[in-house]
Amino acid sequence: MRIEVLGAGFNSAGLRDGVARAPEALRRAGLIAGAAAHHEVRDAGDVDFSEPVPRRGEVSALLAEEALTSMARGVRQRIETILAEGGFPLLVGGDCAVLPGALHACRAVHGGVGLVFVDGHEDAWPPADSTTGEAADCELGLALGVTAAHVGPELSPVLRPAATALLGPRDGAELAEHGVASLRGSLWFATDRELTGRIAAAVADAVATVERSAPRWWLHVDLDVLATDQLAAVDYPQPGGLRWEELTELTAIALRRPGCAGWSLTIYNPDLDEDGHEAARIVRYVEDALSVVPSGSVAT
Ligand SMILES: [Mn+2]
Repeated sequence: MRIEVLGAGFNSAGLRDGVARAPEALRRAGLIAGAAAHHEVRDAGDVDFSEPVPRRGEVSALLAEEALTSMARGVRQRIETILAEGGFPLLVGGDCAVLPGALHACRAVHGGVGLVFVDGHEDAWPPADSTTGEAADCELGLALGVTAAHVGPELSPVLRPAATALLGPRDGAELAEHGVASLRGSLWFATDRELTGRIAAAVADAVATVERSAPRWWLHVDLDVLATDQLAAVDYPQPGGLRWEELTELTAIALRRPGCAGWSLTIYNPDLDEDGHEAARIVRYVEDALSVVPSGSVAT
């Protein structure tokens, strides 16, 4: 089966640097060859989108509103094509704003979609309340329909809480401080601390829960789920977090499930990684996670 690596170098801050440069930096660090160590891989290039403007939109209250909707549409179209042709998409951000387009594509092709969401943050800020104005603070709330942006079908609700599992968020105190409602209690949810020491059991339970509502689901990994001493090249570090070994185990278990329809990888900032050692570690993670997946099982 064939993995299709698709870049979406979108930075929700409305900038062309930082996380926007991740697809290029990870390719340079050997991402394609790393993924190809155990699978057939094709580099599908990058998603095109309109020039970002770092100003909050009047409709959505999000930065770079037009570029955001254009990127989300592009991701949706490209992922739809990959899925329809039987490929397994590996979508490389950019930041978490790349996720909604992938979810819409998955629902369009498979008739339904679930989500295993691995992230240091819940990403469900109401856009107008977001202190940054970045869509990457908000995309899960938009996808679930607990908040709204009112811009374009690609950012409209696409997920049900019963088909969604959150693994690794640790921003509960920050959310409480700002009066933002946590998703905890409304869906499958385990913080970094709740995962430690029981990764395999937790992932199995999360996936089983999602699959009861959505046989085909997307795996989203925001690398800021890792502790800062594991990966420092992220824009919004926090205390706590997973170790590489834990994230690799979690990812490998998820990828082995036939219900897993695609995988996104976001938030690496090459501007914070001058010698490229973090990029090399990310490539090793991708290779390690894929190494335990039988070459026939990804992209069923
Ligand atoms: Mn995120």
